[in-house]
Amino acid sequence: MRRMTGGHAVAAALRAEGVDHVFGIVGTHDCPLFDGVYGDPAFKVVTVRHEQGASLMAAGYARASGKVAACFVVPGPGLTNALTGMGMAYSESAPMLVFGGQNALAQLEREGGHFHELANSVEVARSVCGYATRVAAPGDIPRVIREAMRAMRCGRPRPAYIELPLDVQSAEADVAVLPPERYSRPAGDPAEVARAAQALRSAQRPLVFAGEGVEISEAGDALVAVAEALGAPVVTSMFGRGAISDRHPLALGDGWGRLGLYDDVLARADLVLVVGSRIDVVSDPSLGARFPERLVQIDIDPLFIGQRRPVEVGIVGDPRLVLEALAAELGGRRREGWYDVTEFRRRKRAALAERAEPVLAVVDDLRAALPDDTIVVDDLTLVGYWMPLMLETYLPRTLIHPGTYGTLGYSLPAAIGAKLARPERPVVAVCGDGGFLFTLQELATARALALDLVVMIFNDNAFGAIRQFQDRMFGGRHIGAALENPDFVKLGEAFGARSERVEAKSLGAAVRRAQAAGGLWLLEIPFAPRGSVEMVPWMP
Ligand SMILES: Cc1ncc(C[n+]2csc(CCOP(=O)(O)OP(=O)(O)O)c2C)c(N)n1
Ligand SMILES: [Mg+2]
Repeated sequence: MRRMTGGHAVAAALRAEGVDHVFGIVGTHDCPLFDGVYGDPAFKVVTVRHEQGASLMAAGYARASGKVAACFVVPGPGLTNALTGMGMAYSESAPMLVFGGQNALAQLEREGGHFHELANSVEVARSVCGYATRVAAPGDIPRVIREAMRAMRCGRPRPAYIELPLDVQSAEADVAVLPPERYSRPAGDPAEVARAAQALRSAQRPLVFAGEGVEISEAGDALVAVAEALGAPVVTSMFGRGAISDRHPLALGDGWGRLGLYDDVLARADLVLVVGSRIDVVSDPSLGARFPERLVQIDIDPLFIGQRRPVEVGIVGDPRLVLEALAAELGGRRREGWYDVTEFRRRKRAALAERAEPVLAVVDDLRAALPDDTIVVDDLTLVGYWMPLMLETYLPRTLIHPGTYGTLGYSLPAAIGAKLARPERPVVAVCGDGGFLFTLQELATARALALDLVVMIFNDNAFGAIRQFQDRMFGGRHIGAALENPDFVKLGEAFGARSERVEAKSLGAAVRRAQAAGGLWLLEIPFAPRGSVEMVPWMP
């Protein structure tokens, strides 16, 4: 037991849990939290320029590394600003610990006209969290942080919200700091694993669909072992890119999308093994309806087992542990692959060239310029939509595509978070002109942190995807989609970013130069190829 304030108790518990990054903005209602980490070398404290930036940075940080960061926000607008990033994280299974300040306990649950008052704030946060609570005494803080960590570590990771009234933050109490727990993740029922192995062995033409859960549980090697034992081609969801290297002879890449690329493999496969994916609408607009009848599914979250289609065998468990057990059941033998992956890749490439040659040329050029371990962070913009389909991906957690919550302005803050989590890796952000302006103020954060970061803005002076949607659905009656933009080069310079306008065909060379020079770069690329919205998979 040590005597300390609630703010210091939070810092002590975070230190014990190994949480070392804090994103946030100070205010009267969270200053004791910030004071708790003051001068403590265990923490890197990042002042953001809007709380949405804090939660999106924490999301990018988690997706690039699996690590948990903390956010400190004031109540009311601080929390509501952070909700968007928390919603993104919720939809993409990214953990984070959000600490919200609050008025003093005696001032709650009344229309008291108190500053930053927001009724039902814990319930508001809960809609985008796996865990949400208010703490009533400083001595409870270590236990509550432990519960939040347990919720994130044992199940599907999602944000946690811990609210601390001002008197709880500032009061002194005797606090027992708890050592971190070790969590065992469920390994699946061995009898079900045996049944799954039997089902998979009985299939003539098995197919694997791998989602982000494979990356989250670091199941890549086990996934490859199972796929090789079965000779099964592997498709990844938009969020599972990197679960298997695109250099592997069984990797088909991603993209059910609109191109019909997978019709052939889907029609011929007689069983699908779905691992760590909810089969989301972005990855497969038909939500698994075209999957073969026989389905074996592995997921940490029981909600997703059989959610889309009835399963023959469903195993609730950690993908890595279950796949390892499955690989052991299947034995060391390797079955010959039944699908001609080389021919598939040739067809896919031809289809992409036919449908989106200008985008493919840009992505090819970028891939050649970027080292294998570069982390590419997409926004909801033309080139970003195509990335999971077009960008060859070689390592887990190197292609971060925004979750199904679907906010514009994801890329820049998430890329900052990714760079902080993996400073040894090059990081690039892919933005549209519309999306970039949602969170552009975080250029100031990137600059203050002296990050090496390349921000690309593909500029068509429009909310281009929506303009094309209006073409398709509203007979070309464009409304609200044309954009009057600032001068992006001057804007970047004003923030201290080295800024250039580059032609699409010179982008690879510009990115190479930027990465060699280091520092913060903004590259504006005037780019407006036609017909692009066809690739937005969730659009009617
Ligand atoms: C917070 C939020 N508001 C609105 C939208 C709707 N929306 C989806 S795509 C898009 C256009 C994005 O424009 P831009 O970033 O320039 O990319 P482009 O489509 O032009 O490539 C809009 C407005 C959204 N996804 N998120
Ligand atoms: Mg645009």
